[in-house]
Amino acid sequence: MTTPSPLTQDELKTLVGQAALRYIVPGDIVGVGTGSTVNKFIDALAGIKDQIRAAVSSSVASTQRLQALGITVLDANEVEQLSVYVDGADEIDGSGHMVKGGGAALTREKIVASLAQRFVCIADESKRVATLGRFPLPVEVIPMAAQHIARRFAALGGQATLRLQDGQPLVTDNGQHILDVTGLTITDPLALESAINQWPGVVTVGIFAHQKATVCLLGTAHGVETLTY
Ligand code: A5P
Repeated sequence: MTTPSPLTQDELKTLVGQAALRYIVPGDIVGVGTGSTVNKFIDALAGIKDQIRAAVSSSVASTQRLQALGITVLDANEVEQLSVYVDGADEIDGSGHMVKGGGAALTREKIVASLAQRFVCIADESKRVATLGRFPLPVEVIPMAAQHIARRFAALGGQATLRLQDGQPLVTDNGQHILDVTGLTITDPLALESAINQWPGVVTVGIFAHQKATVCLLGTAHGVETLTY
């Protein structure tokens, strides 16, 4: 008898993307995140597009994918409230606090998440951590404040690096830059998110503690685990 080979990371992403469909409220507008896991969710959503009214998207990339699949995308300003927001994470801890922004979409992700009653995080097992901070913390900043903010992180023991794309500073969908900060052990995500939010020039810090997950659908070797917080 042959042992079945373990699912690949891509297959786990497909599984959790499909599993998120069960949180969709028929006739509603769906909040949609950004990233390779969310792309699987968008593909699954296309299969039930007749059952939803529209989507609100957290990035130009997700908007393009949604529209290409025939899903109407509304501006966040047109929507007062969403029942659910579905997005991935770069890290998630045991309380549903996350680090996000590996795809540079953190600001719009936080905005759309804040409109939703429920945040459904979809992730493969590699994203689960005991303490946030292993993944470099993304921070979207106003370019003229980047060096000052980098020095503030240095005072906390972090090393901030400007994210580049093709040798040039990456420019976000909002026209700003991203610092990636290594060396932080984030033992109190709520307090650190609040503190960094006060620094002049910070647009968004990639700690999602005030905007944490309500549910995480985690792709594991044993199938999809549902974690609630
Ligand atoms: C996008 O800015 C991020 O917050 C993503 O949610 C995160 O990087 C997860 O992306 P993957 O699903 O591609 O790992």
